Amino acid sequence: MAEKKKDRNNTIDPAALEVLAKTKDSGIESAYDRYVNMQPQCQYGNAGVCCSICLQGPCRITKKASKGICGATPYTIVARNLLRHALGGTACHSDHGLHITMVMKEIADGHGGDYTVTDSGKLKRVAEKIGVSVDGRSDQEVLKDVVGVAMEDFSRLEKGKYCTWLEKTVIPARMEKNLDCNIAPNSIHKTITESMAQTHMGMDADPVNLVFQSLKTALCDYVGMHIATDLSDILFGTPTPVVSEANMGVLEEKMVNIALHGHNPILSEMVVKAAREMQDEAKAAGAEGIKCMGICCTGNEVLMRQGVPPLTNFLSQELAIMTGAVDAMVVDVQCIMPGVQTVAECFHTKIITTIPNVKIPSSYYVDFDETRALETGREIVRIAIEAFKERDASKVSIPQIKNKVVAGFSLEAFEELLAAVNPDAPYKVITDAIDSGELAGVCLFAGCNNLKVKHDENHSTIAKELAKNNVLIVATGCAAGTYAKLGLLNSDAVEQYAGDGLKAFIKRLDDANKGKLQESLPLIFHMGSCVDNTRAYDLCTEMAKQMEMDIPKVPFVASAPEAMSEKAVSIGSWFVTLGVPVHVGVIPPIPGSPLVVGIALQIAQDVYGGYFMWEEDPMVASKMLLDALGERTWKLRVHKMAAEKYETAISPTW
Ligand code: NFS
Ligand code: SF4
Repeated sequence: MAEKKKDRNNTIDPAALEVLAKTKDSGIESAYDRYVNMQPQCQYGNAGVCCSICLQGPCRITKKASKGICGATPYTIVARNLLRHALGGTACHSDHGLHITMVMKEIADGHGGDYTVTDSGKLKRVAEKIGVSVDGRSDQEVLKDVVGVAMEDFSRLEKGKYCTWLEKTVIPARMEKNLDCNIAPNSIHKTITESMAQTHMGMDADPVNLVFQSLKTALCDYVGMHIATDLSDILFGTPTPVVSEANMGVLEEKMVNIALHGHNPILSEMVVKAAREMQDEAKAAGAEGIKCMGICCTGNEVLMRQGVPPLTNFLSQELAIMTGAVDAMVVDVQCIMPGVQTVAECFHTKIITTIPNVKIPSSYYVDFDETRALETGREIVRIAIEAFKERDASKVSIPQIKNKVVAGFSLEAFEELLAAVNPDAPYKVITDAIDSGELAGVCLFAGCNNLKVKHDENHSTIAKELAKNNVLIVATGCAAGTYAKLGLLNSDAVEQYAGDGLKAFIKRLDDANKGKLQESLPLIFHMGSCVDNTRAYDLCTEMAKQMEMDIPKVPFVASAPEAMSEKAVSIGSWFVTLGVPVHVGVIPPIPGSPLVVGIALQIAQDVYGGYFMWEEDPMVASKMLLDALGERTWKLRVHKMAAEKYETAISPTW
């Protein structure tokens, strides 16, 4: 283990390895080097028993000091830190959802500028789902009410009224569970305020109360991101299958290369649009044209809707700049390593920050003004064209590695594939395949990269193992980024890695959709960015409705094999709360409290049906995920047999 942590070649991505090798003695540092320098990391922090919530701290729990100075015990400190993590994630996703909501409000009020409703079908579907009437009303009128409901979900203060986006999108049994446990949130902002207060020094010391508040907070994360996805689809279109390619080989030596990095499509859609219009300006500057490419979840957003190729995922963001071929890296919010600026200064690359609360010293700052969005997009592209003129050809070295990608599987797109087989009950195609044993179940792969495990290795090993065992796989976020880069998002991968059952299932979808698709279906279905994890959960909900069962009986699991961010904590927590077993490939900072560990790994299952599994070893993790699916299908079979034998309803327990 100690040896492993000293190896800077901590990745299996061949393009990243190539850049790491070329920059070995260059003195240009990346996260891979800083991770090695950081060893050994603090064991108190790893166990979660370090508190710096008040200025008397930091307090660490040691043999000599079994409590913090204020008397806080390890379980209070661990649970309080956990809630703070969930809060950070929830705030980020909700801030993202709020940004889109406010742009939609401008459209509804008649001053959307360059923004307009692209997908009025989705607007109607969302409206109907959340209880807004559509009959005989214009898009503008409907949008006004949809935005109104979204704004209430952010701001409602009254007790007894709960977030609409939660209440109306989960199955009733799950909402009842939330109400029973007193964790149904009234609104996002109210819950965030409560939670911040609850974690102040001298507030809540009860670990169980703190953990439940983490779950309530995480449910706000679900609401914020569901709003973000729904409104983004209305604004820019619901994704449909799209063909592209991924990894650093998408950089073009003779073109202006613009990397779009961050999370929010509000800005990146405009930059892509501006770049398409400005090809001539680039040619006048001596380039063959302009190429946009994505990093992290902004990359996923523009891949899904515009076919923009993913350049790389979270961990290798600095390495992309080290190719010497990125002219501008345009960033919006979240997961942007401050280290990109230092690397950029060794090249001609311009880092362009765009959002008032995300600035990096020495970077270019172009204030992204939604009222003149396209014009701001053009300004940004112009900076990239100017930078191209300064590019030093002797420093350019592009790894010639890229893979074909078939992406764009929104739930609607996925449902259409299924409907070609069974138009009356699309999701029955999946549940039947599970009943017959053709599929072992469904797994969502989500989340980040984390140097505590080898970059991309856990993502890829576990997915291949599950595919071999006939698990239908959907993916989001940087997990999807791994699969794009490593060639798992295309039909060749089906041939290479799918078990016979999964192969037959995908072939059936392919055959039924012949002529409609540009390309054969991939091994793994890319469902979008991290905020689009709600698309995957909606799939689980549809399966539950088809089966007429509560979520804990649905053979659906989730895995974040390389979780890193606070957002991963909040996402994992709501998945568990909403009934799904969740594997996490790094150990979160909780071991310092056996009580909190017990709640996460065991008690959660009794209460919610979902639970956490922590396992760093990818082969052991694969087995755990397969077992979790196996347990659900086995139990369901037994319950069905019992119901037939005794002529009763199928037991609702899990
Ligand atoms: Ni999700 Fe996407 Fe990636 Fe992790 Fe960061 S980009 S929002 S947090 S690192 S998957
Ligand atoms: Fe220490 Fe208590 Fe302050 Fe935390 S809140 S830093 S445990 S005194």
